[in-house]
Amino acid sequence: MKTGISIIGAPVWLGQTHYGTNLGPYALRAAGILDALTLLTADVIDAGNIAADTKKRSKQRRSRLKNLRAVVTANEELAEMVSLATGRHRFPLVLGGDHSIAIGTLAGLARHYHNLGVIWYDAHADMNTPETSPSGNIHGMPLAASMGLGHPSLVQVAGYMPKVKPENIVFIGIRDIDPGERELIRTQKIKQFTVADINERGMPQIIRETLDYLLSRCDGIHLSFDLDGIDPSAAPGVGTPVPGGISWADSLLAMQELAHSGQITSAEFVELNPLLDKDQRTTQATVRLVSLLFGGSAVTAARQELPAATDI
Ligand code: Z70
Ligand code: MN
Ligand code: MN
Ligand code: MN
Repeated sequence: MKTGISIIGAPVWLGQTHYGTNLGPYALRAAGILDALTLLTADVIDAGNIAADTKKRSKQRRSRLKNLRAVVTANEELAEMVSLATGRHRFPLVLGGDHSIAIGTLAGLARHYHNLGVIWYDAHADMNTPETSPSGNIHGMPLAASMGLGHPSLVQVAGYMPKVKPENIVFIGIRDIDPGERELIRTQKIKQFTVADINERGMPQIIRETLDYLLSRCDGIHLSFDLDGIDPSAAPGVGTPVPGGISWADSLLAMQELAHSGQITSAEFVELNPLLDKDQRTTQATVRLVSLLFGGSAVTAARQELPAATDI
């Protein structure tokens, strides 16, 4: 059992090209994420942010991987913070930052779980290698790197590899997939649920199928939540909006069902870009989703003090 929540900020933007995802942790704290969680579970610690200076672009301009050094340094540090919290039997809640930070989160977690399950809630598969990447942006590579595919310094974050096995991954909502990623998903037989699947069977059923699949083989389940998995109409504050996303209502249902299961052992919320947001909608949506994720252990009387979904 987890004894409490440790919030860890990873203000990283150099895994992609839009300045602003580094402001995610600050926006979420300013929007009251700590208070919202404290209402639900008394033991919430804000462990602060990784200290690595991720503001400076790396010099290796011609590299196939943009800002490789800076991203690796940030992820090495994040891995240590996540590992520390996990070792203390706490629930690491990582606030991004772009999705490149999943490399560090997963590296910290997989030290403690032999079969870490990963729910990848995203418009993208983030399974590119330097060879298949159309952009050179590392936020499109964290899952491949965590499986042991890609640049050695990404694959070897925290000094070991791989962190995640392909059969322990479930995609939810992916819809913008590059050819190399499609090939990997096919050959590795990675489980995926599309928006069409969600519309057909309903989100609660999709989450139950996801958990059934993972629980049969995993000793921990990590939720990697990219805000661009949600339809841009509800979550506009992201660098790479992709139409046809998961609805806001279904995203709420997903968090409720995950909370109800009591099986999620860690989570990260990534790709929030407050500078691209509209009326703080995406920031507030994130606070609401995080709150719902911890609703399972809620002190129910406190719930009505949370912002209503209709405020978003
Ligand atoms: C594309 C790439 C990506 C997030 C965009 C996009 C990847 N597949 N990931 N936004 N979160 O450049 O690799
Ligand atoms: Mn992503
Ligand atoms: Mn994405
Ligand atoms: Mn694309």
